[in-house]
Amino acid sequence: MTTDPARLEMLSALARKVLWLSSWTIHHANHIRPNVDGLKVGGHQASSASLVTIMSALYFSVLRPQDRVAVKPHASPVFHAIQYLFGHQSREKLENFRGFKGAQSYPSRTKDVDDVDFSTGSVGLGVAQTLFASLVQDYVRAHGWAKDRPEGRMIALVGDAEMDEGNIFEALLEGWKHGLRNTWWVVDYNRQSLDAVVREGLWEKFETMFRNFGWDVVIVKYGSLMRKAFAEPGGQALKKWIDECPNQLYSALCFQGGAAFRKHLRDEIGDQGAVTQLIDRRSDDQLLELMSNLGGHDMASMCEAFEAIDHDRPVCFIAYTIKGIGLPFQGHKDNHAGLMTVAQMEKWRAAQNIRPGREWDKFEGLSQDPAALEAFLANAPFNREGRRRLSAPVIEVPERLSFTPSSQMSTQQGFGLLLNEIARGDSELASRIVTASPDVTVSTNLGAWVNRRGLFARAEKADLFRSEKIPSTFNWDASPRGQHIELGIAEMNLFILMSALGLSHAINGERLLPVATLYDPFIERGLDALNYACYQDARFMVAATPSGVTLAPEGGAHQSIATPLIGMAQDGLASFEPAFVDEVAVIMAFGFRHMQREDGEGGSVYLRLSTRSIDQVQRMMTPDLQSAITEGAYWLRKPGPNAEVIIAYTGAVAPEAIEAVGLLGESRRDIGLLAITSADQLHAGWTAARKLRRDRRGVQHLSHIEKLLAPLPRECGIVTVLDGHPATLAWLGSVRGHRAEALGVEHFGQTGTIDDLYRHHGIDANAIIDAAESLTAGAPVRHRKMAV
Ligand SMILES: Cc1ncc(C[n+]2csc(CCOP(=O)(O)OP(=O)(O)O)c2C)c(N)n1
Ligand SMILES: [Mg+2]
Repeated sequence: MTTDPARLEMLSALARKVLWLSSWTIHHANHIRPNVDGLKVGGHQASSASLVTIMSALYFSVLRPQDRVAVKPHASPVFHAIQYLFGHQSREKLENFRGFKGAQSYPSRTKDVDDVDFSTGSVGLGVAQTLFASLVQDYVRAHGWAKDRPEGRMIALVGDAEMDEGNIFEALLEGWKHGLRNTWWVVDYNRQSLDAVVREGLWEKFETMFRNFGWDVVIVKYGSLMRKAFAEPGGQALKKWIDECPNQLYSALCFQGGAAFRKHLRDEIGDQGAVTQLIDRRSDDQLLELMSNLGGHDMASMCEAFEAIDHDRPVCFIAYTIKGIGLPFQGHKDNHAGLMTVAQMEKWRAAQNIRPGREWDKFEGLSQDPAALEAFLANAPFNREGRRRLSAPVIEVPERLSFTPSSQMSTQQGFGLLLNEIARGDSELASRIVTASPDVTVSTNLGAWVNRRGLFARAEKADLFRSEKIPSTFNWDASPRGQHIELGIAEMNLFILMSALGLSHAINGERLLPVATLYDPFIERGLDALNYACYQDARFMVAATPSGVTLAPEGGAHQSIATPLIGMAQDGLASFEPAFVDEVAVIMAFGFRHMQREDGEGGSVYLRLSTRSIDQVQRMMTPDLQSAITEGAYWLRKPGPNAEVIIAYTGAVAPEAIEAVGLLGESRRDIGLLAITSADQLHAGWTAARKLRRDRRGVQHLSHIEKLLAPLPRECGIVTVLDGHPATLAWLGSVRGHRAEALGVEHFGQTGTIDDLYRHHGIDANAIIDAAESLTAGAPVRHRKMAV
């Protein structure tokens, strides 16, 4: 227990070391490392110091190996310092903090070497991730997996200004709906943000809000020195003054020091005997030590608060802190980017007994026996199992997924049918898929899957309509066996849940294959969370539908234009936009495999789908066609040797492209029709091939698109068309230097029928013909599509 003074002494010594090492890391990056022009490290020193005691208490004493932590972005030097003491971070990387391949500015699962559980950086997202990680842990255990491992706590170290981020509130509500457990959020209540001092009384708002959502709230305001002083005669008057002191003033006095506190206390409390004596008994330094002994800086108080939790309810700790505690700019409102000067650092170094040249020595300056400190670190429960990242075997995916074809279908319908087929069987694949949707389960065609596999809830909940025998197409029975997580309408939550589900193999040692559905335009609503999930290397599949202007009668507000470009640009996400359902089948099978690859090639998958029902092509799915679909393109109609023009299309406009080729055929020779299933894969393959040829001269590797376009004559034109931004395919002209016309959608919001809108945006058959004409010399094209 941490009431043991010897243990507390060790913990406090290590915390002092962590403050030193984290500050030195930052100082080193700014003043010592050569060639650091432009690499000034702001926003770390003060922000880090705030959390030193809290994080030391957690990592050196409270945490267990199964616990997982999201660390406030700017506390990264503190995290790295702790890992350095544990032996999981190198001096070299600390010396290279924020440099190329050095320790990261914000803790990163993928770029740091020291066992980061959740990346942070975009404030708010790591916080919510812990909540969803806890729900995922419950999901895994409810399905009978990972029972041989103890349950972990999911912990976030949260900046108080970070709490402004809306995604945190969205997550809180979702957590309440799902009976959240095992989650701790520790708010670093330093009452400062980046720019300023926060509003008075914020803690009260936090407290009410958390209680409202079923959380316990523990406020750690006073350190043990303060609590002792409050018990002295006059102590209650001092406590009253502290409680009533405005945030700004308290911060300012912490910056100014003991004498300033003394003056204010005298002026404001007046001469009241006992309290005056209490103050006068202390020197300026002692008074400052007392007044800055807030709960968050007091090892005993923090350990007590954490250790007192003997239940699995979610807990919010509001720990009072001072930004920059222990450093010359503590409490100053401008300290966010504050850095110690060389002179300040020298003075501080001397006070810490750190000899020049010994700055990185683990126990330099501490009076405790180094062997005892080393043993203490080795025995810290958190560190007992070394690195804590788990893995899970690959789930087998059939070469091809089956579905019952009909002559006319939409890709969205195909997606639903394919999942339904999987749900009917009893494969391992079927049991590891988990779906989620933000209130658009039925409208994105997940209904059949949910009917078969059920909704997930920790406790059984019958669908009342079903038990009352009221006819309904959908079964909403919920149980711990269910495989669909229904979310409220919040796309940020959807992607953070994907991030948590998609890391289950690393966190729970049990692989899940998460599939999310949402309307395509709302990718943009959750985009930062999607980016964050990819950055963490979480693995999931997103089916976004309906998309583009093709959703015509659904309304202009739901049209998406930029998403194909997002799909191309998003790192870690392979994007596809199939036109036919047999392509969807190939892509989904590929996707489930791609989500499990650990060779640096894998990632998540985005399917941009459509509600437009179109004539399906009847064909055999050959292995060649299959790999061409996943590589991004194939000839739906091969160009002849003298091709004057080819049409390259993506997605739902396939019928227009096919029609245009038919109409052009009379007056233009050898026209080809290129089906592009993934502009993203195609483009990525092209850039990779160029890089390979540059890096290894003499290598003749050609990318898929280079091979496809190779037979085209020089003067052949390329018309590209999709229901999305034209830039998505416009680059095709540069692959081999062909002239190109890129058609697509650039404006937003007009409703109408599909025909109206395709005509309006210039992506109908006639627009394709016009573009083809402008690229070729021959006679005008005689036949046009007739207006309907
Ligand atoms: C989404 C997002 N917006 C803005 C920022 C820039 N930023 C970094 S930290 C911060 C606020 C810091 O305040 P707080 O969370 O209270 O942490 P403290 O530094 O006080 O410990 C801001 C605005 C960011 N990292 N992420
Ligand atoms: Mg703050």
